[in-house]
Amino acid sequence: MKQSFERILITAALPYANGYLHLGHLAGAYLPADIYARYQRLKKRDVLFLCGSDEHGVAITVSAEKEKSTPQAIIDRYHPANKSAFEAFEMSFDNYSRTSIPLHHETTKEFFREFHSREIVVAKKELQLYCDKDKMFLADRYVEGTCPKCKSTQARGDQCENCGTWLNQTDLIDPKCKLCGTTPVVRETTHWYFPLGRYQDRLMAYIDERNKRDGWKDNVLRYCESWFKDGLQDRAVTRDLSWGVQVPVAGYEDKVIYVWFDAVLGYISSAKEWAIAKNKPDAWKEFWQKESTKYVAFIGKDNVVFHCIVFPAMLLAWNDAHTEHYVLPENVPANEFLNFEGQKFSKSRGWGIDVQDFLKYFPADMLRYALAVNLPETRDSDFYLKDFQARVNNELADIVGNFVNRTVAFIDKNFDGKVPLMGKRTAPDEEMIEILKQTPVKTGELFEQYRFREGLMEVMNLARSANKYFNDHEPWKTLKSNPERCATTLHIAIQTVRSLSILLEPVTPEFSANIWKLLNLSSTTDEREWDSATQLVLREGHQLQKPEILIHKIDDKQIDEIVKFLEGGEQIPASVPLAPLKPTITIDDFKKIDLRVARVIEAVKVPKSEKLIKLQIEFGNERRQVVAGIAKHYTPEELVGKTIVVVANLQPAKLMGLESQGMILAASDESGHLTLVGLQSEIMTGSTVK
Ligand code: B3M
Ligand code: ZN
Repeated sequence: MKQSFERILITAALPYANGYLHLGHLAGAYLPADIYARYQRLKKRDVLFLCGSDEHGVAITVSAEKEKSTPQAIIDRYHPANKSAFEAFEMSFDNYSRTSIPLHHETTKEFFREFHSREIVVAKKELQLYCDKDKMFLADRYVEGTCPKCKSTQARGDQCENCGTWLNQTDLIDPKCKLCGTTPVVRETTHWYFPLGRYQDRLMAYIDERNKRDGWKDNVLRYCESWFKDGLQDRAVTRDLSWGVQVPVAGYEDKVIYVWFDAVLGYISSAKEWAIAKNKPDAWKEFWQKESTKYVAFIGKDNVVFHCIVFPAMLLAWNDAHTEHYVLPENVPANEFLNFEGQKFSKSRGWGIDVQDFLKYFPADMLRYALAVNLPETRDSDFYLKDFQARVNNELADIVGNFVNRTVAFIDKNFDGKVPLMGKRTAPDEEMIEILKQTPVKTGELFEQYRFREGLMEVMNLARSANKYFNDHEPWKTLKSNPERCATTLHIAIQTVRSLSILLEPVTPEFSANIWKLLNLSSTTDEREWDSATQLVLREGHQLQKPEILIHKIDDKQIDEIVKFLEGGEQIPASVPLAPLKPTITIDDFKKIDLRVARVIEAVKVPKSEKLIKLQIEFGNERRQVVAGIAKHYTPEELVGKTIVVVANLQPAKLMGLESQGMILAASDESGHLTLVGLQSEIMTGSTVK
């Protein structure tokens, strides 16, 4: 059964301030959270949408060591950078905080003191991994080893990113110090432990109840079930580190609180900071401590355990001794991962593209649209630049942009730019109005269920129907033959434009605001309310603005530019894992291969093939035809004139019916990315390569 709530608290995972945000982050937690927040505001609900930088933990100190810098310098670089990248991406946070502020340290200590005084957290001596060379305990990411569960070799001391398991560092198989690579020893140290196991039954009941009420995602439920099945364990919530929130217990000042224990409380600190900025210091309690608040926490799938188990357990523990109860998440919609051009985003391999770089080339709305139609809601999804271009051109521009433009332009030209009169309606008119009435309801229901892709699909279907309606009614003909019919068609069309502006706001806010302006409506005085998108609100005779193209198509050149940037920048993987070497050969084996320098004279794509290009090459006075599988990596134009290396004595072969008289050399990485083997300086074609 659905609860009715008075206000909605929305949080999006706090990104570590140790690197720039990339498109994968956006598709995981942030865009869905923003669509949801914007939608709820249009539903006129009382919304508080929070985020901030996560600035503690080994993620930060390891980055500082890598960049030969300090943790403070790292967070001071990435926090403002990520904050402005989010702004450029049109995230509508009510507050973007950071966990290094004193207010947050205080919140965290308050929770810790509470648990300490009630003896919920207890000190225990335990064996921990210690590096004799670096003279330190290897907390969290300072140690890597094989995951006992999925056998990934890159599991960290606290978590395996591959299977999502939350680990105890001593569970790692074959652990190695991240700093020096040596095998650590075990040493005794004291840490404070939080008794998660004690809360298992209540956590299970909590998730069960909320799932029944609000429909949790299968992936999230499955994760939780597997942790419950294994049985929740006591967890150390302190670390032997100097960067973080200091443990507020006498005698333990040299330890800090585990980053996850403080990070989730960052959502509460962010609300407090928001309230202070509004000059209503207690306003945060309205959202955090009223049962009538619906709290939704958006995250990526690797954060499930912390939001569905650890954080709720902490809040339950607090609530047990207080009359003011914190609200627990009503839902935790976690997305899967987004890949970039077929590969996982990877900071260490430099694979992917950062938000602020992408937005130098394209407006945020285009990116938001392309990500929204492709959100990894139930499984990993892929971002390809070519798809991005096609989505923007064939959908956003051709379907919505075109409909808006043709309607406004037609009215401008033939009705003096004034909303035409509605005459007698025909059955197809009624059908169109019915679709207009249904779409906000259907989309709203899907958005309420965190099914943003499908919700957007409904909006696009409205635009498709509207285009068809326009075409079928041929207003350019009825203009003369039946002016009342023509006016009615355009009346309904322009009302649909207004509805589209509202319905697209959560996904493409700027585009939507520009449509609103074309309609000569003001953002302050003219109500933009979700439910009004079901109605024909524009008055007859209302004056519109002059038509204007709002979405400009992306041409190939623009895509080439960003590809060039990606190839030229540090985005190219620096090295790939070494593939197994082939068996040794003798020099005589090698000498059998006749390698020659050649030049490309002509190049054309092989029709009906995605991969193949037919080349005419020349070396010495030889001319050959070679068919090569490089069309995904080179255009025919850029091949002509290139100096290449070719295997000249390879037995001819037929590819798609075309004879290939040689093979050109290219380097290929694990993802299949190709680059042709070239030469350092000019040399005559026909020269041998040995
Ligand atoms: N900083 C992990 C991440 O960026 C972590 C999230 C904290 S949410 C409270 O994926
Ligand atoms: Zn694993």
